[in-house]
Amino acid sequence: MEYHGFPVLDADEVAALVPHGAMVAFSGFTPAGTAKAVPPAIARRARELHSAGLPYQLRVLTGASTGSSLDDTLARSEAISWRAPYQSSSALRKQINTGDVAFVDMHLSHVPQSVLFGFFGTIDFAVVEATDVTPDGRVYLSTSIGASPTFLQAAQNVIIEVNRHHSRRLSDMADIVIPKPPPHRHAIDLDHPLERIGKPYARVDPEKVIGIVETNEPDDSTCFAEPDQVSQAIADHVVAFLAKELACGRIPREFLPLQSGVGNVANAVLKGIGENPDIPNFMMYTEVLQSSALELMLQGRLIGASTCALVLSQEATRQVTENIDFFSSRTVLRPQEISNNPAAVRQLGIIAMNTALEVDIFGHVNSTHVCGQRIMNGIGGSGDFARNAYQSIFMCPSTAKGGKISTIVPMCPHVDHNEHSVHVVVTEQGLADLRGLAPEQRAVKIIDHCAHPSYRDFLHRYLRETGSSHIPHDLSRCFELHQNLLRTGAMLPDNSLSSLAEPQLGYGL
Ligand code: 0RQ
Repeated sequence: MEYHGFPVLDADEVAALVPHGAMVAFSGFTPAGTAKAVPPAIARRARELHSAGLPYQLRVLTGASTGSSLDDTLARSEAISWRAPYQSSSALRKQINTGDVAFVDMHLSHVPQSVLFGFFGTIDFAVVEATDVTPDGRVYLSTSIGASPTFLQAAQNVIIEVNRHHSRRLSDMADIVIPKPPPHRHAIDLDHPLERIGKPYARVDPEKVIGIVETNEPDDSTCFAEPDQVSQAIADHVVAFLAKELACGRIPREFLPLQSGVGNVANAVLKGIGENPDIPNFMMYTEVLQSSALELMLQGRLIGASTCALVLSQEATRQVTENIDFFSSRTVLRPQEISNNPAAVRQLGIIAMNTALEVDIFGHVNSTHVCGQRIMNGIGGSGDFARNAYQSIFMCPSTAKGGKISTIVPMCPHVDHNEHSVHVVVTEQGLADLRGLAPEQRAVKIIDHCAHPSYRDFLHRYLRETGSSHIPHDLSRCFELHQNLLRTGAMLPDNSLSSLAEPQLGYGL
C-alpha cells in the first residue's frame, strides 16, 4: 500500500527498523501532536528484547512534554536511556530521579538550533504526526508544531504518522519558518502576535521518508478542575495587579500580549482576566493554548493568540473543527523556536505568568528541582519568556503538601529564574511587586505579602540574624528548612503548622 507515493507501514514494522541506541526525535509539544502509534510499538519491541535478555533503549528527543503514548509508555518499558528537553510523566520522572535515564533539562526555544548544529549528535529517526504529506515533501502538521520542522530537516530517516482524527484544516493556523543559521540570521519580523512570516507546512526531503503510519486517534485530552480557593486567590491578586498597572499607565491602554503556563492556577488567572471588565480585550503570545483560552476567544475577550500547541478537551477540539474559519483567523501555530523566541518576547512586550515550585526571599525561583535534587518536570518554556518579558510574574501556593513545605524559603537550593528575571511574586497570601527594590526590601516584601503566616516568623528571624551585606545570607543556615524537610518530612516542627487550614498530606521525596 502507498500514501501519496510513500510506503504505508504498520507501527511494528517501523519499530523493527529502529536499532538499540538510536536517537529518535518524536513530534509532541504537550500531548498535542504527540506521535501515537510508533512509540507504543517501540515499547512492545523493547519488552520483547528485554525478556530475551537483550538491551534495547533509545535516546528520545521531543518538542516538550508528550502524551501518555510516548513518555509513559516508553518509560514503563524501560526503553529510554536519554531524554530531552522537558517531560511531565510520573513513570519517567522516577527513572530520571533514580539516575536510570539521563535527562537534559533545557530552554525549549534552544531545541531546534541545538539539533541543527549537532549538539546532540546525529538524529537517526524523526517520527512526526501530521494531517497530510504531499509527494514533494510538504508536511502538514497537526495540533502542535514544536520542533518537528527541524526534526524533519535534520533526521536521517523520517516516519510520518498521518492522523485522520485531526482536521486537515489545522494547517490554516500553521505558520512555519526555520530561521537561517547564524551569522546570517535575520531579525524575526514579528510586530504583532498574529503576524504570519512562514508557510502552512513543514518540509521534508521525500527521499528520507521511509514510511507512513496511518492513525486515527485524538490527542490525550486534558480537563482542569474548577479553580480551588488557593488558585482563585492567586488569580484574584494577579488580575487586580494587572488592572492597577493598566490604570496607572504602566501597561499601555491597549494592553499587552499574555503568556500563560499550563495548569489550574494559569487557568484561574486567564478566567479572572477574562471576567474583569477593567481589562480590555487582549491577545496572547504563548506556547500552549488551553481550552479555557478558546472559550475567551469565542466570547470575544481573547482577540487572537500565537501558540506552539493546542491543548484541548474533546469538546474544545470539536468546537475548533466545526468553527475552523473563526479559530484559524485568530490563532497562529508556530514552531517553538518562534513561539518562545526571546527576541519576539522582548519585541512584543509580553506579560509572562509562570508557576514556581518555590521562591526565595530575594526573588530567585526554583521551578524544577525539589530540595535542589529531584526533578519535577523541567524548565520548559518558562525561562524563554520570564527572562525577556515586559513583566515577569511567578505564582505558587504559599505552602505545599498540606503545609509541611513553605514555598517561600531563605535560599532556593536550585535556581531556574534568578532575581533579575523575576518582577512579581504571587501566592494566595498576596502579591509582592519587586520592581525597583533592593534585596533586603524585596525580602521583607516577599515574607510579608507572600509567605504563609506560619513561616513568617522563621523567615523574618533568618533575615534579622544574618549579617549585613547586599544580599544577607547565613550560609550555615540558609537551607535549614530543606534540611528539616529531608530529615523529618516537614520544614518546621509540627506544632508550628497547626494553624494551617489545608489537610495534611503524605510527603515522600
Ligand atoms: O505535587 O500533585 O503530588 O501534590 O508539586 O504542584 O501546585 O499542583 O502546581 O501543577 O502548576 O506545577 C512548578 C511543577 C508546578 C509546574 C510546577 C508539588 C505539589 C504537587 C505540582 P502533588 P501544583 P502545578 C509552560 C511553562 C516549569 C515549567 C513551566 C512546572 C506538584 O508549573 O513544571 O513553567 N513548571 N513551563 O504538592 C515540593 C515544593 C513544591 C512541591 C509544589 N516547594 N516542594 N513539592 N510541589 N511546590 C509549559 C511548558 O513549558 C510546555
